[in-house]
Amino acid sequence: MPAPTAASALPHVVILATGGTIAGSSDSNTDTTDYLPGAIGVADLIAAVPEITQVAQVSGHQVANVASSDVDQQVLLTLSRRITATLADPQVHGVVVTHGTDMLAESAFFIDLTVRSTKPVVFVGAMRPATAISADGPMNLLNAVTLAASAQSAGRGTLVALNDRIGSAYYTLKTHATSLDTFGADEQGYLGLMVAGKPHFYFEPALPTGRPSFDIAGLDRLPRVDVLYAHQDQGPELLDAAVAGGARGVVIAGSGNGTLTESLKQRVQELDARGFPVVRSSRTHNGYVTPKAEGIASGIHSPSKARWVLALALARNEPLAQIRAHFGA
Ligand code: DAS
Repeated sequence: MPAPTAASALPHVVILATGGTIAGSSDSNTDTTDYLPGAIGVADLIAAVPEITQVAQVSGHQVANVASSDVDQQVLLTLSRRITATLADPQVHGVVVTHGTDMLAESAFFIDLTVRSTKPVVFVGAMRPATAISADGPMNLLNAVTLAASAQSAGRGTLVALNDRIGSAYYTLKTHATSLDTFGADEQGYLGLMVAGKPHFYFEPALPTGRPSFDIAGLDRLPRVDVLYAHQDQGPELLDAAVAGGARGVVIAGSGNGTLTESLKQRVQELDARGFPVVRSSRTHNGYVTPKAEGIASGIHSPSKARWVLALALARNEPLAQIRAHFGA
């Protein structure tokens, strides 16, 4: 057995906590659906996994303590700036963000688009609350801190670490409502696997193709971008309501290859003529939405990720041609 590393020689990892199931609590240890998310503070999360002190020197900070459906743009702007400032400290090796799983994919994506550092940023959550039998949070947290402390994790963009899998935040989605095995990217797969407490990466460091980067300096709010879900019989009413309600852009989770009903297609073309951006994404959450006459094709981006790309581009007052380019068109 190797001699234990002196604590002061271990990499420094900062844990930024935002709530979610990993910090969830219930009176019943079999309750995995009706617990209170965001009930446990970051100090208790860390204290529950003393093994962390063998892989890193950690400090924890509470950024929020909410269900991830309430991690809004204000929390994300704060979190992004906090991560940037934290990673600028030469003493800090990496950051772990604890987060609810429901909206983890889009939050991690937002951070991937807005933080410019090659140091590791690892998002982690849990599907079972801290009070449940076989809670997954403690092992997930230990894995995430190990990843953030590892030199191998640098230069890969923001990472997502749950259920022993290491994924790219750019591509990863939540794919199952209740199972532990919920985060993945069908097309792109995983970047690696945690094996006996150590990361095994399948590839050398690389960034996602065409990943845009947005400067959020000076931004205190992002333009409203609404998301609509395609269905049969769909008319333009909800799109009209979004525009009238103040949205600066709309993403439509279209069917298949971002297909819209005829009446919706016509309205999107009218909005195109006015320079109002409508992004056609896909409710299939897979594949690549290709350009057509109407709207902006989302390319590889799921509806909720396309929403952040559009909102960040609009916040920077980018012209439509530049916005299209972010989606690969
Ligand atoms: N309570 C949900 C959330 O905060 C679910 C979870 O974390 O798994 O996203």
